Amino acid sequence: MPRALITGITGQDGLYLAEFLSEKGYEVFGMVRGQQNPKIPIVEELIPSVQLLEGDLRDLSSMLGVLEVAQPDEIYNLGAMSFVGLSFRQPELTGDITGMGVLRILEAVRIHTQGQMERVRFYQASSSEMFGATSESPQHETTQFHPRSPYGVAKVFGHYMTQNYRESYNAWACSGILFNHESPRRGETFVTRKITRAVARIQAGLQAKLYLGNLDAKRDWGYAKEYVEAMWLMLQQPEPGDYVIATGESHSVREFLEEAFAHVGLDWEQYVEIDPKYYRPAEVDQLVGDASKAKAVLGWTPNTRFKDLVRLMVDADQAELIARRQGGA
Ligand code: NAP
Ligand code: G4F
Repeated sequence: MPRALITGITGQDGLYLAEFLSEKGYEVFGMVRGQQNPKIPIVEELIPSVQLLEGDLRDLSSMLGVLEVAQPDEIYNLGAMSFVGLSFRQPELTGDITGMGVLRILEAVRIHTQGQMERVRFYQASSSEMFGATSESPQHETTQFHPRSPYGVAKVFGHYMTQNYRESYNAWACSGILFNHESPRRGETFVTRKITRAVARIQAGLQAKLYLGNLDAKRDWGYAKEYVEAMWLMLQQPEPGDYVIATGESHSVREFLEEAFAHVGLDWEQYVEIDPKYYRPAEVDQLVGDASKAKAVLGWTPNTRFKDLVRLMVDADQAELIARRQGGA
């Protein structure tokens, strides 16, 4: 039975990936920062066989301990401080977790394998945020990086470190350059989930207004459940490489709003107000990815289109609200 270690197992992607790997017959290990995390019972309920081990991307020795127990064939490094807005207010912490954390886990693998890094397959969660203010559109694997946030800069560091360990130590390491991907499991501070949650609450009479920042930003939004398969496919190839994962379609935050409110018969303009506090010191105006390499090499294509993604997220938030009310919460 192959063994996989996932950092960031309590996050959106970690949970989908753990389910996916478990269904594929993997023994799944997850690194968690501590036992107090409220997401742990959800992980354990969805994947009863999962083994959770304590470790932190800021602490190399804890990761060596995790590797010693897990003895993984594959490592998926999904752990990060992943919220771009917060990275401007906590740049040092972001650099430490999202950037230096990648170096630490690569170093831990090098020590654990006694220099035979090719024995373990490694996936790094790189991001379209690395492209930032690029003038090339759509963005592909060789598009120049121009990150616009401390988060984006930290991801560029992690991306290049992964490449450097591949070139220096023969690490079997891939980076997936994933464009935005969303789901009902998306954190509530990210704009898509913030909107779909608000739509459900406004329709139920629990919320009057929704405060947002820049409505003109455009993103290439896909469905997270489909994106984790691409991570796994990367690690099944004969050679390691880097891949863009995206839908190839770009939509503005305003379009997301229109679609989400219209789905429940409401006009977004009656409910949305702009709060300057949600603007960022530097913005990424537009992202759209070219995933032709992933299609050609991995055979991966996205299936969920923009409108379907918005609708499935609104439906899930409405269902969650009803379930909570029935449960008395
Ligand atoms: P997420 O929901 O924010 O999950 C982040 C995970 O990282 C959580 O499990 C969190 O654990 C963990 N983490 C945070 N600090 C840590 C630390 N110091 N040590 C160990 N683990 C730590 O993120 P996601 O959306 O699933 O994304 C997964 C990865 O893909 C991230 O690296 C993200 O930057 C990257 N990415 C995401 C997207 C996207 O659109 N979702 C696109 C491109 C790249 P706690 O529960 O303890 O906080
Ligand atoms: O949902 P967001 O916070 O996602 P963002 O910044 O694109 O980052 C996400 O995708 C990256 C991939 O490109 C990941 F690497 C990263 O970890 C994360 O998952 O913001 C999307 C857009 C931004 O332009 C933001 O300025 O929405 C705009 N926005 C407008 N009002 C808002 C809001 N974003 C948030 N979070 N909250 C608002 O009220």
